[in-house]
Amino acid sequence: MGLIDQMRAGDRRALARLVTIVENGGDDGRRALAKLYQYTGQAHIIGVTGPPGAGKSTLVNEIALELRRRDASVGILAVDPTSPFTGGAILGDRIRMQPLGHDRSIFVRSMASRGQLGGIARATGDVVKVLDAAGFNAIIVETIGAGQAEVEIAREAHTTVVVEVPGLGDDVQAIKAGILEIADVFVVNKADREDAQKTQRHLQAMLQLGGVPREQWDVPIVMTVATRGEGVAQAVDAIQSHLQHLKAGGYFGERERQRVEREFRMILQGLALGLVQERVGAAQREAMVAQIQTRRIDPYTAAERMLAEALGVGEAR
Ligand SMILES: Nc1nc2c(ncn2[C@@H]2O[C@H](COP(=O)(O)OP(=O)(O)OP(=O)(O)O)[C@@H](O)[C@H]2O)c(=O)[nH]1
Ligand SMILES: [Mg+2]
Repeated sequence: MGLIDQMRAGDRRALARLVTIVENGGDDGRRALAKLYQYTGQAHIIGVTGPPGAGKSTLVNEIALELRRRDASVGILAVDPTSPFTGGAILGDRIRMQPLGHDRSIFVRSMASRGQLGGIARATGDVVKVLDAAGFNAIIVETIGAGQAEVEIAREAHTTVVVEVPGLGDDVQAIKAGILEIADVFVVNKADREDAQKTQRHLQAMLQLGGVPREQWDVPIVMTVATRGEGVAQAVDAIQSHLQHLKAGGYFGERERQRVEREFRMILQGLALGLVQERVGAAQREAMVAQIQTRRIDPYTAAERMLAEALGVGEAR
C-alpha cells in the first residue's frame, strides 16, 4: 500500500511523513500532491490570526477540543510561532484525560519559517491539502497577524478568525485596517481583563464604519477567556455558522473558484519563470537586467523578449 493509501486508512506515521515531504517542496512533494489532490476539498479550513501573545494557541486548543466534542476531527497547523507551540503537549494531556483515550482525531504540527517570502504561504497551503486529503473535518491554521504572508494564508481559509485583546489602544489605527477585510469572526480574548467591553465596542464601531457586510455576513464579535475555556462554544458556533452561511448563500463555490484560480496562476507563474531561467542563460538574464537598469530597455519589453526566446517564438506578441 502506498503512503497516501496508508494515510487515508488512518495511519498517523504515514500522515506525518507526507506532511514533511510536502512541506519540503520539490519533486517528491509535487508528486505526492498530484496524487492526493483528488481527495481534497472536503475540510472546513479555519484561519486564526492576531497579534503575538493574544492567546491564539490557547484558543486554538480549546476550539479543537470543542470541535472534538461535536464529533469533528481536527488538524492544527501553527505557522511560524514566535513562542514554541506547546499546543501538542497540552492537547495530548487533555485528550489523554478523556475516556476516548488515545485520540487519533487530532493532529498538531508546527511549521518552521521558510525564511523566504511566499515560501511559507506555499508550504502551508500544501500541508493543508495533505490534512484535507487525510480526512480531517476541520483544519485550523494559526498565524501571527503581522505581515503579508499571514494575510495571504488567511485568504486561503474559508473562515478567518481574528483574535484581539483588550488594551491595545482605542484609536482606530491600533487595529490594522487590513484585518477588517479578512475577519469573518472577531474574538476578543483575555476578556477577563479590564477594558474588554471597550475593545468590543471599538470593534463594533469599526465594523459599522465598514459599511455593507461582505457576502451578506454580519461579522460576530465573541468574548473569550481561552485559559478557562469560556466563550469557546460561542466561538465555535460562530465559526460553524459562517461556513453554513457561505454554503447557503452560494458564496462558498465562488470563494473556492477564486482560490483555485489564484493558486493555479501562481503555480503557472512559477513554472513560466522556471522555464525562462532554464532556457535563457544566467549571463543573458544579467545582461538584460543591466540594460533595464541603464534604461536602454523597459522591463515589460525585456520580459516579453525573454519569454519569446525561452519559448522559441519570434515575439511573445
Ligand atoms: N488572562 C488571560 N491570559 C490568557 C488568555 N488566553 C491566553 N492567555 C495567556 O497568554 C499567553 C500567550 O498565550 P498563547 O496562546 O501562547 O498566545 P499566542 O497568541 O498563541 O502567542 P504567539 O503564538 O507567540 O503569538 C499565555 O501565557 C496564556 O496563558 C486569557 O483568556 N486570559
Ligand atoms: Mg501561538
